Amino acid sequence: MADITVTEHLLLHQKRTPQATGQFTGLLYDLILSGKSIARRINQAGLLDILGGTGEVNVQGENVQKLDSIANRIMLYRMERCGALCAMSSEEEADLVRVRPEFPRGDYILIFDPLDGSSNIDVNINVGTIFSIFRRPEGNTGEVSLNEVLQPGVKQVGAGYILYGPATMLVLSTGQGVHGFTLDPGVGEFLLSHPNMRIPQQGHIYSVNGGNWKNWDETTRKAVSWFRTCETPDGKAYSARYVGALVADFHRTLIYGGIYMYPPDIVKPHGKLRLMCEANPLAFLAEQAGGKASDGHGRILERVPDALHTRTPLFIGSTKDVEAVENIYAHPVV
Ligand code: AHM
Ligand code: MG
Repeated sequence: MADITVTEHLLLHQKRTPQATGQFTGLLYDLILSGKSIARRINQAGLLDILGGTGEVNVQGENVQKLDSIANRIMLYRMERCGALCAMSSEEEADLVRVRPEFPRGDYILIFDPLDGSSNIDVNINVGTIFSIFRRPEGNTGEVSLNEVLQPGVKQVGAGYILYGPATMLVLSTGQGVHGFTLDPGVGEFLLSHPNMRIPQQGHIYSVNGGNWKNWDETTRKAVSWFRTCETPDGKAYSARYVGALVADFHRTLIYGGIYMYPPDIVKPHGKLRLMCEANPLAFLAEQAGGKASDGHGRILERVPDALHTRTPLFIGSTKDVEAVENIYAHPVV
């Protein structure tokens, strides 16, 4: 395959979209640059003193890892200066981050998880940056209000992630399918390696933290048990895989099919994952790739968030596998 850089790909595709402004392409360019900076820090993590925790606890009540905090600062610094944004929301920030008046302000809103799966950092296992892009509602000017940001996922104009794995990969959709790019560290460019990614309609892998079994209700146990006992289209049993980093588990699901599940439980009755910075962007990618994303009862992308850090149950992946779960929740075990 001829080497197509992500910038070439964006320029080619953005020309064909209604939101084709230099602003949007510039936003993606700076996001990619931030991802490259984070990738470089992660590659050095074992060499420099950047493993471990900072001793702080974030807005979610979780321990902040040093790399979490570094990734967050890289994103905030670079993206505030990109000229395309009016506001940002990060998993690591309690409140909305408005672009300050000294920087050029644009029409877009960026929501991100700077380093997803950060409990994996110290053991050198995959982590990732997840991002979601909205446009500010038409005609609004001046200081951005929280209501302008709390949009349902269907309104996303772009979403994706950067996976820091054996290779660094960018997986992106601007509403015209899903495309994957692999970082060539020699030239420092993401090259198109996975054009038009499609999720198989049914997979053969299920992914869930089975350690939560004791905290699930009977309906959730029935949904998980379904994958433990049913057969794949070729008559084999499903395999279980769980990295514990959503972005890595989702990436495998996107390529091989199957389902990733984070159901509600008695400790986390609304689920663990955040609607805006984790579920929405991956749901956008799943649908663009021909798959499905549900909270067990309905489409993730139609949920209207009531706060920046609203949580949601998540069932995402192959259409048939997600529908199997929805069918089970439609008839709760009493
Ligand atoms: P994080 O954003 O703080 O890393 O938390 C989200 C992570 C997901 O990446 C992962 O799928 C999930 O939490 C794992 O949770 P658990 O350890 O409860 O299975
Ligand atoms: Mg996360």
